[in-house]
Amino acid sequence: MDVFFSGSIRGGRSDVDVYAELIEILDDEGTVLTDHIGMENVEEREREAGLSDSDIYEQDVEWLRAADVVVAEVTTPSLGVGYELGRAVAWDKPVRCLYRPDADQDLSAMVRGNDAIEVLEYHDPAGVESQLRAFLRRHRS
Ligand code: 6K6
Repeated sequence: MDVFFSGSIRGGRSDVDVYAELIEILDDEGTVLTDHIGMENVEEREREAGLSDSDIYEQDVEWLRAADVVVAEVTTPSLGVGYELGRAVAWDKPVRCLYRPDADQDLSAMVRGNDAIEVLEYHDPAGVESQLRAFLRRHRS
């Protein structure tokens, strides 16, 4: 099964280690199409590869369209993640958002108030692992 993992890039990279741990769990159950989100130097690597913003947008929307499920880490607010969530919901993709409630920023009502999105609150990746695995297994085709 193909998983689209969504996490902040230009919104801020302070959670990159958390993204990497979550991606490792998800990769165990399926194929994460966006494992670059968990890499320290994603912007540098993609700039070196000559990718324009337009290339990134086209590629990400294509992966999002192809994904069986979407998992987004939403603790660090990000315009790109919010956009991807809107598209995923419009396409009726199963979506889980992961949010750490001890963070400085409160979660947007556009995520928390959306009945099509289930928000899992957690403190560290190990604490949400069994719920994530169960979510993926439930949607495995
Ligand atoms: C290359 C050149 C400059 O920056 C890069 C690398 N940027 C991105 N690479 C891959 N995916 C991206 C990039 N920027 C945004 N995205 C997508 O938007 C990802 O799928 C993330 O889930 C989301 C992050 O959005 P922002 O607004 O935090 O950047």
